[in-house]
Amino acid sequence: MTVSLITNQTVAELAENPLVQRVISVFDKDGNGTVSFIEFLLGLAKLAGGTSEEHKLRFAFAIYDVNKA
Ligand SMILES: [Ca+2]
Repeated sequence: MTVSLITNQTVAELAENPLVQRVISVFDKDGNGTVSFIEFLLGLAKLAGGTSEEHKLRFAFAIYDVNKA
């Protein structure tokens, strides 16, 4: 098992990655601008092994569906 460290460089790279805000937006179900622990778990559940391909595709689509139209 390999455990990688989160470095300042890693955090900076994440902060600059535009997909991070999109993932947060999709996870933030109540739209309050933050991801609660429950929202985080529900978001991860969409990517779990037992999730259908359709639901995984809907999640991936939501990441890029900026205007939700
Ligand atoms: Ca929220």
